[in-house]
Amino acid sequence: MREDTVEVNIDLFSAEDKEKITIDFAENVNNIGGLKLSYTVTMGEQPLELDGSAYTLTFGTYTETAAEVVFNVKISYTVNGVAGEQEYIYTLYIKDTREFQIVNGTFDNDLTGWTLSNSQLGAVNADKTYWNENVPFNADGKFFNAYSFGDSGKDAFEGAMGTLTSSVFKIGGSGWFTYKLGGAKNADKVFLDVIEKDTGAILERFYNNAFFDDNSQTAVRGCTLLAYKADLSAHVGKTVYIRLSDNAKNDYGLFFADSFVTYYESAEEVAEVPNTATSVPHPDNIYQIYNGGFDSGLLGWYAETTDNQGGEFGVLSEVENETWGVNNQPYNNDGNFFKNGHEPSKGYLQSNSFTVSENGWLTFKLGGNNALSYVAILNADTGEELARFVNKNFVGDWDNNKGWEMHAYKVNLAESGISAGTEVRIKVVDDAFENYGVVVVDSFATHAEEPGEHFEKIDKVTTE
Ligand SMILES: [Ca+2]
Ligand SMILES: [Ca+2]
Ligand SMILES: [Ca+2]
Repeated sequence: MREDTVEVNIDLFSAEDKEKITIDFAENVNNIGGLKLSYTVTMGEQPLELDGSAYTLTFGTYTETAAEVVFNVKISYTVNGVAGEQEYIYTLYIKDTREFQIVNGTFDNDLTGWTLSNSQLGAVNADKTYWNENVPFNADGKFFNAYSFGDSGKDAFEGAMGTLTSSVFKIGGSGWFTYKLGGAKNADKVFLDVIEKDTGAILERFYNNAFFDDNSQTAVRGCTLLAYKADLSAHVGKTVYIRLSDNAKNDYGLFFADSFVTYYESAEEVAEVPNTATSVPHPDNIYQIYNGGFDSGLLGWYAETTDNQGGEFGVLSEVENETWGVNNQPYNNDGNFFKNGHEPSKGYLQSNSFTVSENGWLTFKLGGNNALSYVAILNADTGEELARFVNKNFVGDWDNNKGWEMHAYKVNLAESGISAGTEVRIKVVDDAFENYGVVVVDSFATHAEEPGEHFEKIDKVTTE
């Protein structure tokens, strides 16, 4: 009529009632004879006051290691005038993994727990397929869909840029987490960062490394969500958040996301997940500029020719100590640098976003026409220009070797009216066809302390 032991696992993360649990000790008793049973239960040595055969336990404080709560259940009855008694052990294993889990990783509750910096990036819905071919999304119910714009009535806008940020959680258990990701083709522009909350340190950067090329004649295409597992075991104990960033305008320059689970007790639980996320290069923290010195070519920079009269904008120079003019004037570059390839074109170059730090120092090298070329700081989401800096020392004098050589400048973004915490990007603009109308730049870097005297301090210019 009884079992010897009953064991029940509870995780307050998934428990419906997070305050208490009511246990009916009669549920584990098979009373075939329909006897009148009476229950006596002790928890440890403590006798419990029951409501019939039920007891309500109010939860205390628990960790990711299950706490055992043991009940000794004694059942008394009478058969044919003879008193009988049986016992069993009921054990609750209670853990609480809530601090290791993000809020609403499923998007079941739309964007609850998430911060979307730019509504043009997309919205949560439950579409099953996309395009005329009805390609499957492979999401789980609702998900973040870059092809959806909610109730805005707007069309999809791949050119939009911005971030989607999760709630804060602590890395625990095995350190593995899982998610689904689509789009995000190019690792230098669309990626998923794991960021330490207090320091802004980027611990790992992942992207859609199992991306399915559109040319493949399969049912799955580039926007289909692929299931990933990612290893954060080197960072167990750190308090972090996940941030998806879109710095792209084209070539699957968007992301689709779903099904984030940030806690697994053991690595075996993720064994079946088909794709392992590959960690890719990234700045040390969110305050730094990715590839600001063009060491990695144009990775992390978006270049566009806006007016082409015989020359493409967007050419990188990889020549050490390159010179210009008949007298071989130095550009003053540090290794790779950027210059427009031909004078008769206009265009711009735009960086990945970064966060303005408390002190907000930025240094760079700039050469070329000071009236027609400039360095601007943009709001990372809207593209609004927040400040503009020009080549103060420009002199266009071919005979005296002045014009395209770069000068080292430092600017203070806080003094320029851009407050700490603002997400910005750099835009380098060439709006000139002639008169040294080739913008030349290099060595963008941010600093927590004021850089030295070899950088000339300049202020933003008024553009109206
Ligand atoms: Ca979902
Ligand atoms: Ca985009
Ligand atoms: Ca460089």
